[in-house]
Amino acid sequence: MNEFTGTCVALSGGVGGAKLALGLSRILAPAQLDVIVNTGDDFEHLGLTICPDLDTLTYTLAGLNNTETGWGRAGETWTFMASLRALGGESWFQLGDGDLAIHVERTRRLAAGEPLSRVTAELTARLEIELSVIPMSDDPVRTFVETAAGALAFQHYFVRDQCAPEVTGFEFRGAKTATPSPMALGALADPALDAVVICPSNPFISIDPILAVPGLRGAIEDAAAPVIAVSPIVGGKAIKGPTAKMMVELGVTQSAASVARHYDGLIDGFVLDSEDAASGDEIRALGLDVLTTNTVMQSLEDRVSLAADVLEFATKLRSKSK
Ligand code: FO1
Repeated sequence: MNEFTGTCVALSGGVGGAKLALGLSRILAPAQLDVIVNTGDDFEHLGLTICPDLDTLTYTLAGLNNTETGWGRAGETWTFMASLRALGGESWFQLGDGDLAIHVERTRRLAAGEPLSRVTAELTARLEIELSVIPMSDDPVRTFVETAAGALAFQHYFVRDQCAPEVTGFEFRGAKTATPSPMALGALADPALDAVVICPSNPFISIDPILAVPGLRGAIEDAAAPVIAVSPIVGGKAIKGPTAKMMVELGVTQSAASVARHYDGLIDGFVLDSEDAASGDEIRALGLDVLTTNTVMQSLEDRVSLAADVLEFATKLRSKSK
């Protein structure tokens, strides 16, 4: 692949986004990659401020992530949870002993008045992560899932109720008054920017909250670089999580093409899994360029290979637009 010399901004939620971000981090120098992360999953629990997507990304980049669960730390112990349960504490949200430390330390720093972006920079630096992991905003934004029975806080929907309720829509409470992270705006305005990558995270609950923060969507649209989305749907199914189920409940065909349409107007290119190559023409008809490759990331090599394909795709689109 010809050298990718510019900078790349990736938009990420949890697991799927973290996999591609890891692949990108193995190709690009730390100064070339900024990852803007969804904070709509965040919530206050047991007196702690918990930021799941920031933590999934942080642990993944630090090589500490639990690959079985997709969240929390590998090699975890559960003494705290067992003791909490024995005391009648809330135990529906599992906090491992090692994982607990990041929530306690983040909560302490936030209480001391440090903005979330600074807390994140300090915590990631402690874990020897050199690239910038950037919360979409330092202000609280909370995703609520609308259901026939009313609005559910995200973690109540996702963990306590195990994504069972039928979804009718989403609210990103606080988004309208949230200030976009200055680091995120700076990264998107960088003249050296050569790619914006929307990682294969859930478009509704992981990427849309980022785009709902005033100024971020506009900064992406105004960016001089090509914007590429990687499909989180393969063969009509999501690799992980409730994306496909949500599509059905929202009356959207559960397909990669639906994801391309969801981002219509924002993206220049779309990355399809080889299994969905047949829908390439439908997506091209939207005016998008399409790359078909393996998007299912099981190994580290898969993560790096997809990242290389995406960067090459961006370079191709960049040269086309010049
Ligand atoms: N997801 C679960 O399904 N069950 C859990 O008990 C759980 C605990 C948990 C603790 C810390 C953390 O950072 C994430 C955790 N998650 C858990 C995942 C969390 O619900 C995320 O929001 C999802 O991964 C979606 O991004």
